[in-house]
Amino acid sequence: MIIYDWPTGPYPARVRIALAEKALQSRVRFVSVNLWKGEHKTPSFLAKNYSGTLPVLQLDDGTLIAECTAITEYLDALDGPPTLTGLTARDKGLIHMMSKRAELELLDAISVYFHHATPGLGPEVEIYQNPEWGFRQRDKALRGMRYFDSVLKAQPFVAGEVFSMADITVIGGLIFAGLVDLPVPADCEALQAWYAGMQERPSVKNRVTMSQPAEACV
Ligand code: GTS
Repeated sequence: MIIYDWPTGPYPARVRIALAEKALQSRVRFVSVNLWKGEHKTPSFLAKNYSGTLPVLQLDDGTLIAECTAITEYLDALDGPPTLTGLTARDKGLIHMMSKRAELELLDAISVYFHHATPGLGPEVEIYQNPEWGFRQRDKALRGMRYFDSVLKAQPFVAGEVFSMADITVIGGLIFAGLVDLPVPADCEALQAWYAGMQERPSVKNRVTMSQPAEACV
């Protein structure tokens, strides 16, 4: 399998963490797509992923799977019982709900802030910016942090009693928050404590260096 990604990116981090949690690192080869050079918007990459975003998983038969949630679901279903996306119908529902909330309320909101209200990936890539929308999304992300803080006051993990894809999505959000200098509010103590614990997980700690990209995307 091939993963097209950018090693330090917050969305790529989600798939890298999932790969490590599933001990599947040795089954993939990474191909680097340089976001800062806009390689994700070239016709050859858009043919792989219409959305022009990373990461993308390419299976050995050539099948292309984009979207972190979809890739994580694929990896989790590959060998043995699922450990990240839920075993029972109830757990699957809760994990999907919380992961989607983490996208909507945190990660995607921070991404919009980055692309619209900061220089983002630079003028060559950011051809349309709407700062007002970007700042609204920054405020939404801060509200999202408060929401996840309230969740983590009541339970050890984002979707309940065990680590799951929903935790990975919130981790992606907080990685992005760190990159854009949007700290978790000081009074969000449960979220801060949870994140400190998450950063000790080997899958999170080693995500950037887990495998250096073998080649550049053409
Ligand atoms: N919904 C997509 C998913 O979940 O995979 C979003 C993917 C996404 O936005 N990826 C970022 C991207 O390609 C990668 S990174 O910023 O985290 O490194 N951004 C580039 C752009 O131009 O939007």
